[in-house]
Parts: sequence; C-alpha cells; structure tokens
Amino acid sequence: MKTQWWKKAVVYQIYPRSFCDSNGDGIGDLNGITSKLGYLKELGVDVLWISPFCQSPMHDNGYDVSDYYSINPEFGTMTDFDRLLESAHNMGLKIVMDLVVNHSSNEHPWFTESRSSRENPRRDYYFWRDGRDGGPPNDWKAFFSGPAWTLDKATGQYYLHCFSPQQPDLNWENPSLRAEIFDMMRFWLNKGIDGFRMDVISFISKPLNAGSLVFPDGDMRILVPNGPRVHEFLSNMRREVLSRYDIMTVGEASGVTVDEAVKYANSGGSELDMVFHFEHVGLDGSETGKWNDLKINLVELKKVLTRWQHGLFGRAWNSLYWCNHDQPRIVSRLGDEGEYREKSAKMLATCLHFMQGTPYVYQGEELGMTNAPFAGIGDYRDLESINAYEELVVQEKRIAEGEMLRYLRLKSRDNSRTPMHWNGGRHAGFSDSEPWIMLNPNYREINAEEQMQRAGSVFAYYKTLIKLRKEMDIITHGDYQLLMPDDPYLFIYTRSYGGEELIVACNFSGFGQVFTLPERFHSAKVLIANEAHPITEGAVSLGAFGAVVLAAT
Ligand code: ISL
Ligand code: CA
Repeated sequence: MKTQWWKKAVVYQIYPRSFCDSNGDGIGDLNGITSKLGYLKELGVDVLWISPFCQSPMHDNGYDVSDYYSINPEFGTMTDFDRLLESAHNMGLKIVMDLVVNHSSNEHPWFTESRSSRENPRRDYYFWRDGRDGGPPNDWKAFFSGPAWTLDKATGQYYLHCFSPQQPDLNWENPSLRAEIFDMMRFWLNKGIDGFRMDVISFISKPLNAGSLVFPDGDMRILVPNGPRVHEFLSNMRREVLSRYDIMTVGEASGVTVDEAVKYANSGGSELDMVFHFEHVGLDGSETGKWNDLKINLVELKKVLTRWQHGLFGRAWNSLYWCNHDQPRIVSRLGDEGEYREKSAKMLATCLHFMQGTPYVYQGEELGMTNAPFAGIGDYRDLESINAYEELVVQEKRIAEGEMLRYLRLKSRDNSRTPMHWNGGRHAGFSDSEPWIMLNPNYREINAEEQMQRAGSVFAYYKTLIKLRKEMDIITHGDYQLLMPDDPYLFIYTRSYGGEELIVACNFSGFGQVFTLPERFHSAKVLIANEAHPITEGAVSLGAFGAVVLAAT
C-alpha cells in the first residue's frame, strides 16, 4: 500500500498561458512558473497541476496535443521543463501533468496517418464511419458547437470529435493505441513527475456494444460518459503503469455520478485516486446548456455537496474545487464582486476547505480574482465561447447579441484565463508586453504583491486554511454532517473525528444571519473566521458573507 500522501495535500492549478511570462512575448511559460515557485511555497500548497504544455496548434490552448513528447515552443523547451521539475522538487513541491488522451490534435502524426487511407495501419486509432442519409453517422452534437462528426474528403468517411473538429477522439478499443499511450505516460513518469490529471477520462470508452460499430443516437453528453469498458481500461492502466510509481491521479469525469465515482476512485486503489465531478458547477446550467443567467441555488448546492461527502466517505476519495480553467470565477458566481469581495472569497474558501477531500486552488482564486469585463465578442479567445456565439447568435439567431454577451460575461471560460495579477504595475507584472488575452483592469486593487504583505488579505486567509489542514487530522478524516439543509442562506456542517468536533458556518447571503449553536458548541473556540463574530448566549450572528469555524472544547 502506498502512502496516499495526496489525501493531506492541497493542489494548485496553473494555466501556463496565463500565469507568468518570462520572455516578454505576452504568453505565460515554464520559466515563468519556475520564477514563481517561491510564491507557491509561501502559499503552502503541496502539488502543482499544470494545464497542458506539450506541442499543440493551440486550438484549445493545449488540450489538443500534436506531440506528447515535446514542449510547445511558446512555453519553452524540455530543458526548461526539467529545470522546473528539479527546482520544484528541491523546494518540496510536486508536479502533476495534464494527460489529454481522450482525443489528440488533428495535427498529431497519428491522425495524419489515420486519415491518409482506409488501409493505413493507424486508421483505427480514431473513429471513422460512413455517413448516413447524406449526413453524419449519428445525431451527436459536439461540446464546442456543430455536429460531433466531420467528413474527411480524402477517404469519404466521417471522424468523431466530441469537442472541436481539431480534437479527433482516440479509439481506445485499439490495443496498440493503448500501448502507445501507456509508453508515453511512462516517459513522463520516468522523468519524475508526480502524477496526472486526466482530461475527460470518463469519455474514453465509447458506447459501443461488444463488436458493434454503430454509435447510438441521442445526447452525446449523456451517452458517452462512463462507457462500457472505461473501468477495464483504467484498471489496466493502473496495473501496467500507475501502480509502479508513488504518484497521484485525478480524473476529470464529466458525467460522473456518486456510484460511478466509487468505482473510479475506489479506496482499494484499482483505478484512479480521485475524480472531478461536475454536479455542483452544473447547478446553474439548463437543458440548453450553460448559456443563461441562472444562479446556483444554495439548498441544491448543499444537497449535491453533501451527497458527495456521504457517498464517498470510507469508499472513495473526493476532490474539492470551485474554480478551474473552465469555470467562471467563484467570487463572481457565488460571492460578491463589490463591497464584500474579499469577505465572500474567504467565506467560499472556508466552506470548501473544511470538507473531506483534496482541495484544488486555481491560480488567482487565492487573491479573490473576479470575472473580467469583456466588452465584445472580439475580446474572447476561447473556442467554446466564440463557437457558441457564432452558432447561437450569428447562424441560428436563437439568442440576441446583447443577451449572449451578458451570458458570456457570466459563464465564459475566459473569465478564469485572464493573466494572473502579480502586482499593480505594467501588465500586472504578468509580462513586459501586451498579454495574449485582456487583463482584468482590477489588477491595480487585486494583486499578489499587495496581498502578500497585508495580514487580512484573501491570500493570508488561504495560507491559514492550508496550514490548518496540515495540522488537523479531523479535516482529512472526520465524518461530515449537514445542519439546517433547507436554510436558503446558511451552509452549516460539522466534522467529527476521535472525540473532536468542528462546526463550519458560512453565510452565502449579503445580509446578517443568526443561528442557534448546538449545546456542545456553547463554549467552543474560534479556529478561523472572516469577521469579528459575536457568539452570545449560544448563538452566532454572521454578517454578510460571514464565515466561522468553531472547535468544540
Ligand atoms: O468547459 C466545459 C463546458 O464549458 C466542459 O464541458 C469541458 O469541456 C469538459 O469538462 C471537458 O474539459 C476538458 O476537456 C476539454 C478542454 O477544452 C477543457 O479545457 C478541459 O478541461 C477538451 O480537451
Ligand atoms: Ca513567454
């Protein structure tokens, strides 16, 4: 049995393009990351998950890999990577890579060969099918707009792409493909990396019954996740590759339910160490997807997160996140961008960081960074946003332009991809020249330099949260119980472990809330709080976006 060090770890996600630019071309890079290791050490995180940095035509900022063995020149060289890894290790920081193997780039040599003829030995590395009634083989819609199939004139067949046409899906049914992927994983593991975050790994087994070549019609987002052979593929991967190294693995598992997660992230350790689920961040979606102005409902949020806390307890392991490179900023989504920005950022962090699981902090979250004031469609860089606008506004005219721009400001993935705010100076200290995507103009108030030297900053608060997790086993191992499930403003839960007990109380509303403490907390001591919190006569009164954690004595 390995040590399972990742159960006590805090992971920090870096989106390399937007983190720090070392050579003044406006694009973040590996040397930029190396130059900021001191900052990350100061924050106290243990693991850095770096979004893709391998060779790529960058249609999806590296989530479209054309060579898994080399570094994209915009990000640096293999020597830069080796130096980053060594420096991180010297400082006691681990590095986890993004493994993007549900699909490759359409510029990967495998795809070039595969498309070249129906007889090519690598034809079967991707999914090629004949059309149906003069159109695609089935009715699937791709994640990034349009059909999930594209006709390739060279051979007159269609290929499958669940994302964009530049991201053809790899055919995991093919054993040689699997062997090539496992070899590539060993290459990086032998370099000494500390694990993988696996991109849409829940999609790798397509819904094909044994021997059948027919893709069923229906909603691709429901049909593709958790396919018939996914657990077989992952347990083979575990046996043949992962189990030989002392690493952590987290699978991005779009469409995963608690029951499925218990298989992927089972505590027997036969597949992955944990998965990312989407249920909580999907709560402001609708049948028509994410382009709307719906808000996450707190009662629903509590229900979902509680179901995951209970469902995985003792059986599997949770990952905890509010933010990543695909999500809008949490302060803008569930907190307050104005007067209570810092306070709500701390409240949200408190709520998440006292749960059971491994917490993930996305760059800038520790500063309380917000969504960006993009003005027009020309300000966006993300293909998902641009394609959705083109499809829904320009072509189908289903959403008016102004309305769509409003939805994009709320939900676009670019909200989290604006450059990191290092200081209040030129280009926020991110780069010496114009960044590849606009800066959020609020970097003058919200930046790392200012927060690192201010005791009450969001950064300082995250440091404390991370430190508490290291010191207190109850945060890692304790039992979780939700109180007041139907309260529309308060999220209150307890953790208990070996006779100790904590109560975590968070006010998700912009006005004061009072609640009565259970008897056993009447003389409790404050572990952490984001405000002066009067506890009087067995009651707590929390101001707008207040948060407090009490330890029973
Ligand atoms: O971001 C999403 C919708 O806004 C998700 O549906 C997302 O596409 C899905 O979670 C898969 O995400 C991952 O794979 C994509 C890539 O664009 C994302 O950045 C990545 O996190 C394709 O590789
Ligand atoms: Ca650069």
